[in-house]
Amino acid sequence: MTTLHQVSRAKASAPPVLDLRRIRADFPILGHLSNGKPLVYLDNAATSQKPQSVIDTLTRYYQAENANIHRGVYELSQHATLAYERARAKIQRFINAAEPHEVVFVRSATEAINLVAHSYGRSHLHAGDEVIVSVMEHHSNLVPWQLVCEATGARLRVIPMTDAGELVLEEYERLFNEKTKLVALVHVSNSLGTINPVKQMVETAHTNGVPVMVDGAQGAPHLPIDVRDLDCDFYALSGHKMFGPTGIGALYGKAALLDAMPPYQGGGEMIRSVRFEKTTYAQAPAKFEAGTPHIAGAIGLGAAVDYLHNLPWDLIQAHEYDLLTYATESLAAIPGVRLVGTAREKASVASFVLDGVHAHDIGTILDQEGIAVRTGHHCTQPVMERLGIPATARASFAFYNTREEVDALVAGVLKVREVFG
Ligand code: 7TS
Repeated sequence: MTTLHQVSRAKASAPPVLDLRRIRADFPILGHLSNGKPLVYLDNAATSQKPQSVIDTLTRYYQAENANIHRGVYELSQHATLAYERARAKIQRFINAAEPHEVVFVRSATEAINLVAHSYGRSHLHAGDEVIVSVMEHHSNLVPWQLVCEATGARLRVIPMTDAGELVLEEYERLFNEKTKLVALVHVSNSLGTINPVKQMVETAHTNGVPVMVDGAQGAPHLPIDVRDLDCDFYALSGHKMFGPTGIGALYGKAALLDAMPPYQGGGEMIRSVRFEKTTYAQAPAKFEAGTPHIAGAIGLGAAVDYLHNLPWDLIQAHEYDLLTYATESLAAIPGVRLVGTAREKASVASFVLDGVHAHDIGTILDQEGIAVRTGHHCTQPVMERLGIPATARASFAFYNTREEVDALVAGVLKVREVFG
């Protein structure tokens, strides 16, 4: 996979030009004020903003296309069904899955992981078995595995990381033994920005006969995702972090695995036939989409994927790399600031601490300047414990952010220093 660093190196001789004004015009919220100042939105790892095309798709769906899917013989329902299934095919192509039915619509990345934990995990894990996770997992890719371990008697093994926030691959390789049943691994860390060498780590797991679940919540907004190249067994996507609506996500699973897995939730739509004596289930993905799904959300996510598809990705990646480098250098130049997460391969996250000032105070003062950053442990408490810090302030970028917004962030942090003497 091409990383931001590689793109940047390749482009070093010809500075890329991205029409940022045009791109920003696609995102109406970016023109708004916050606390009377122009909004500087740097919390994209929490959720990204939505382009007008996604907003219009949602509006149009409810205005002119709304019907329940897979049930109606009438035109409106058939149209909605087609649009929903077309969205599935768009996501399939976006991640280069082999078949549309390898894409299951879920509520979020969190639900995608819970689905795998409760369906695959509960049916494959037994007392004494082991699940490998990394120390930098979001709680979403940790707690579901803890719950399954509690229920089955399996246990977690943890890949450690360096002070810079890179996984220690020799330790990872040493964790495998005959009890290892699954690896659950984050693609891009939300609190550190580290891009993990997922392809290589999948290869190691497969050499040991172990499948891999990748938490791609922070991967898809920044990197081209090719699940067949990664050869991962499961990949979780979060719609709202990739410029789509909230309440929708997708789980990729290899067809053979999904077909063999038991249902996660019971209800309508996921069955083949229901009798009191015995119920049989539909094939994947319907087997995992019990009840009325978030139809508008899925179609909106399809529109987000269309939007992403039309972007000049080589320029986008070079721009994101430039933003991250510029932010890192500018923040590091402020006395008392320390960057947290300095891996060699990073996506658009600049986490930092400031001597003598709690992260929440940084967030509050930046907010007065119209700057939205996230402060806290970012649902990665083990990362904070490993690094011996309670919290960080985190600026996370999307392709629509600008160097001027980084300048505003830096000015805001200088103000924080002033206030706290
Ligand atoms: N995995 C990672 C790596 C994440 O960063 C997040 C959310 C999730 C899973 C859960 O995604 P969801 O769509 O199910 O909520 N991360 C963040 C964050 O960094 N700040 O707020 C949410």
